[in-house]
Amino acid sequence: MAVDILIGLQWGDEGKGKIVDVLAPTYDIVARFQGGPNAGHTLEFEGTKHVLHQIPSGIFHPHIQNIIGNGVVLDPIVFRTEMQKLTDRGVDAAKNLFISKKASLILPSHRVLDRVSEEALGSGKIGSTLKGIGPTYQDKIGRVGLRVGDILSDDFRECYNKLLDRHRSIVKFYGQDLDIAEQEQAFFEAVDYLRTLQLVDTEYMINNAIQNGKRILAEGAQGALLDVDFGTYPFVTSSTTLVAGACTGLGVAPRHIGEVYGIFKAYCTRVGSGPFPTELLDEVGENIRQAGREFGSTTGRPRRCGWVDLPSLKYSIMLNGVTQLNMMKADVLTEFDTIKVCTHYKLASGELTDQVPHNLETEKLEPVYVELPGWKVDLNKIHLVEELPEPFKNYLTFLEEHLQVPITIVSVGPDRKSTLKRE
Ligand code: 2SA
Ligand code: MG
Repeated sequence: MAVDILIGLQWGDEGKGKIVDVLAPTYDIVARFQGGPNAGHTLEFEGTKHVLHQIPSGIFHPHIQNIIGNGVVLDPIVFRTEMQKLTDRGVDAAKNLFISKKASLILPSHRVLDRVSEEALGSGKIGSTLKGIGPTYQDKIGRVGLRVGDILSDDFRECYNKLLDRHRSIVKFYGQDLDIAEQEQAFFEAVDYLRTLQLVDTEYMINNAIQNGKRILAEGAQGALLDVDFGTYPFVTSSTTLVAGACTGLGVAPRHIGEVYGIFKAYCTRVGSGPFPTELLDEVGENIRQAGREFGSTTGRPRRCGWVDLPSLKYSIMLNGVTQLNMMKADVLTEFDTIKVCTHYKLASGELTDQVPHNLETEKLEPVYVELPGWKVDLNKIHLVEELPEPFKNYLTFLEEHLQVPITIVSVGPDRKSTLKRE
């Protein structure tokens, strides 16, 4: 049995949470393998909207075991609030949640480090979510970080204080003081809560599940273009957001990987700084932002909007070995007479390419567009694939021909039910 993986192919917010929720009934386990509270996965059903940050999107299905894998950076404070919200909604999350002892812990001081580092970068800032993601992964790779399993040791406080001293000196380097007394109390209370949960060696749990023929879905966060190696560096997140990240972030060997779902929007968005070739800075972009309610689900920041970008989608498909594409938010483009698709980039030299250059920004490239007829029909009202309007079907075919991967799911609205499966 294989582990299927679901990945965002753009800069995040493609609608991964919704698709995990739709696919979940056919899985036994849903697992997060990277990222942390920077993620905002939105699910809508029965008239209610739910935003998850660290908890896998399978949590609303009582038959599913949810895993927070070793590749995740976990903030106990945010986590506790998230669990409380689920409890308030009558979801018994603690029963179906398993947390890796090897997952990294985000300390309150990591969030301070994130902020002072961004302030120091000034106009060159990454536009991070300020959740402490970068500094926590730095400590992990620097081999000084704390992990979930450490909270079970008697000397956890000492280890915490040691790391805090280190953070204090870094904050001082930036000319600031570390003042976290209030968050510290919340942190230790949240750690006490964490101790009461199922902290396990999730790599064994997953591999046993594979041996026993269970179906597992790995849920990516952020997107391929935010990957620390292949994304628009340095304007990226600090984890491996690709399929490869699921192997290291869960302890799954590559030969166990099955289907790879690549999620993308019918247009494109980005939140935070960094290059975005097809960005629309005019009223078209504003229309998409309003129609698509494109505001960060973690920070509320307005998302930058633009047309779909085929060179970068092809790149993400290649890096992830995508076997099925899922197109999200097609309903948002209803009002446009024509829809543009970027098929190539024109480089400063005048040369056309459909490859992503190593540094999108300094290349100063210009997107080359093809303009397709819009559909002008409210897709949200459509429940059968056969009823989709002809221009929209042509849009799908055009994308499939260029991307060479079938689009098997089309989402035409935020609700679970607004999901059309194509053969
Ligand atoms: P970080 O905080 O260190 O990971 O930020 C580094 C870059 O990664 C981007 N990033 C994201 N982009 C889109 N969506 C994300 N999740 C939230 C959402 C974001 C929000 O679902 O809307 O609410 O603002 C996410 N998380 C990280 C980030 O913008 C930086 O460019
Ligand atoms: Mg999101």
